Amino acid sequence: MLTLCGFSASNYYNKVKLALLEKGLPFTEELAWVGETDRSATPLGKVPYLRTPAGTLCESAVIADYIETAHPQPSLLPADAFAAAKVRELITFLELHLELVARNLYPQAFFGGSVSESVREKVGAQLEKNVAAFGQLAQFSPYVAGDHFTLADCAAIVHLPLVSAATKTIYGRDYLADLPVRDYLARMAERPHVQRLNADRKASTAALLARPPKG
Ligand SMILES: N[C@@H](CCC(=O)N[C@@H](CS)C(=O)NCC(=O)O)C(=O)O
Repeated sequence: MLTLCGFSASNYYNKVKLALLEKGLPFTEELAWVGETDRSATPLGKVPYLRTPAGTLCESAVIADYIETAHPQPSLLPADAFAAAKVRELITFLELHLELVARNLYPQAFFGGSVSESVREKVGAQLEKNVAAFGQLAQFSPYVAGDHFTLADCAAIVHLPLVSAATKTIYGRDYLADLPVRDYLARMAERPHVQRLNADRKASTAALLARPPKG
């Protein structure tokens, strides 16, 4: 049995959770807030991490790859090596060039903090460039990598809404507005597992916000 550890307000956690749900794999969830993680499983204290019969794994991309390799059917990666690499290319763009860059805005966009004017400018310029590049690769026809639901959708469904929300809040403009992201996310939200993910995320976010401040 697999145990997914972390919390459902985390987009990285949800990326793995969606892959497990879409593959129909049995798994349990173990709640671990940031600061309360098992450091023997996740040395940097990040979520998610996964308990498997063979041991623990951290880093969501590694976990998703492990799940796919250990349980190939139903597949979330094309059998063709090149097509599978194109899916991974999209995941890298989503995580490295969109999410990780936009993340610099989150303290102000979502957590009541502030970001400096220089960060605002630098991140804005990077996102402008990176969103255009992502737009060159993404298909949205109807899935982000083409005609099949893949691991790239598991990433896109959790990362794209945050990039939209953060840029709207910080710059007054959704940087993804020129891509067919809204329609894509609406289509994906019709999937029962995405609906479950979103319901769990809302409940977990409320629980997170209700937690007493650390200190
Ligand atoms: N590269 C990691 C990123 C995971 C990550 O940053 N998770 C956040 C929650 S959304 C976290 O644990 N933050 C706490 C920290 O970085 O100390 C992955 O893909 O699993």
